[in-house]
Amino acid sequence: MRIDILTLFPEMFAPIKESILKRGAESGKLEINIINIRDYSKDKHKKCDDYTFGGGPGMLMMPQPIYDAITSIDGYKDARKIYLSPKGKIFNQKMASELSKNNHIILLCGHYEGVDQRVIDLLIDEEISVGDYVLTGGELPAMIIVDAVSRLIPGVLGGELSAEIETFSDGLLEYPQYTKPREFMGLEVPEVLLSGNHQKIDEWRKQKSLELTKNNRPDLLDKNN
Ligand code: 4FN
Repeated sequence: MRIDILTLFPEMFAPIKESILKRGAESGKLEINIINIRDYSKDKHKKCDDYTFGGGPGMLMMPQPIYDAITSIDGYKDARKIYLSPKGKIFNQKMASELSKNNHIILLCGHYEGVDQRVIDLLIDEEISVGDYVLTGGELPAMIIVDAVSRLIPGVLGGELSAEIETFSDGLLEYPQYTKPREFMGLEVPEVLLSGNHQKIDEWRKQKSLELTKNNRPDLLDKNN
């Protein structure tokens, strides 16, 4: 898979280049490209933002540098072109799974008050949001997408582990887990986990998973079961 990320702040992606990219690139299964939108500005001062028509506070990202940055990408027409935006559908594991099936993804990160609508209308396939809070840019959301999607690609990062987690969790929250020692600061590991009775252990874990999901994330129960 190839992921191109368009941003005005390429330096924010230093950690992602370090971790995921290294292992993915080594295995040859994942290539991540960070593209600086500013490089495509035709302005002598490399300006990429301007005031909004109709007035109102803040600046907007101009369409031309973004348009040129996207259309300069080799194979951009066949890529899944995504704008990270609070207006998008809320990202979830199912969407991560669908995205992991693409050969080529382009992620556009907004800044200021966002991007000129025409760039969305002309080039973007889908808007995705990672949650309901105000952020300063789409860069952290893009990294969340990259993290969630890349670990589903076989041979990258936790490509094997991921299948395991999905099979056993049924979309529920995970049960509490314990390691050594058996007693820590006066708290004991639940007796059943030491019993060696795997049917009892499975029942306990399932019940804890359900209990936790009912209390903290009832929305997950409605969705999956
Ligand atoms: N955010 C809200 C309402 C209005 C504006 C915002 C907001 C960054 C460019 C978008 C935010 C959250 C999740 C991208 C938020 C995301 C962004 C995301 C994002 C600068 C314009 C902006 C009602 C959600 C609180 C700023 C709600 N997932 N505007 O944050 O890019 O991807």
